[in-house]
Amino acid sequence: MTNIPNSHPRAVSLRTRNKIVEGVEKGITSIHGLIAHGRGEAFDYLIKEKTQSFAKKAIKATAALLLLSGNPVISVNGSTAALVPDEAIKLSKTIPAKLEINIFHASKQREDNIKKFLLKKGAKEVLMPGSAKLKYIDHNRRFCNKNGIYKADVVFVPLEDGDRCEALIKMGKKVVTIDLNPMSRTAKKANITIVDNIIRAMPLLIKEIISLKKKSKEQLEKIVKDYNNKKILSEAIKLIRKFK
Ligand code: PTJ
Repeated sequence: MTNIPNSHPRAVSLRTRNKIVEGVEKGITSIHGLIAHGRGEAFDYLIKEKTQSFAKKAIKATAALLLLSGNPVISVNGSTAALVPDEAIKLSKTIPAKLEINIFHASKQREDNIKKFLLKKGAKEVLMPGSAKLKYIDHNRRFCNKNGIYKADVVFVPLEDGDRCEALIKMGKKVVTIDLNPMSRTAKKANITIVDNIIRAMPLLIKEIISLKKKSKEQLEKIVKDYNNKKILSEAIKLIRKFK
């Protein structure tokens, strides 16, 4: 693995790339994850590689929604597992929410590898996709766990590929995503879209959940009610268009 000195001006970005490459080498991340990451990097550059105010507002609404949820599930794919394994586990314990593996590029071996990796890192339980099927989609992501995503009311699906977000919403669930591309289908379909790099957004989301735990149910409901995803996405696109 390339050694990145702290003095390198793009050290964070290069180390994040290393994590994805390591994920592929360990058999947890799909080779397609490298391409997805490159697309993410391009959008990160356009939002100045910072958590912008639109992302902070979405993080707050996400924290409130997850705390209000009776049955929240965090969906983990090969890229999320490589980039933020510790944070995904911490998030599941903080809410609390179940962790479920759900990947687009079908591979039983990779599902098993992600599960083992998360358990080794301290996850208490990791649900696997089972025989329950989501309606409205035909690819591998339709398989889910009957005690997890299938019966969840809120599903957190970072770095999603599109179709499933729409299917989950059609099934009456609330969907939250993290996606650096505010123009993606997922970003537009989700109830809440955090337009930020997952490596910056996850620690902030955990902090926000801890802070909002002190609020009443009514206060949390107000945060969710006042949130407008369309407005948030247009704020992100406005910033990108002004890029100099
Ligand atoms: O492990 P699998 O088989 O489920 O595959 C996972 C990937 C991510 C490869 C798969 O879901 C995929 O191909 O996704 P897409 O359609 O490329 O979408 C991924 C989205 O995540 C894109 O809109 C990217 O801009 C965005 N993205 C990439 N890296 C990051 C990101 N968003 C936030 N933080 C990132 N670091």
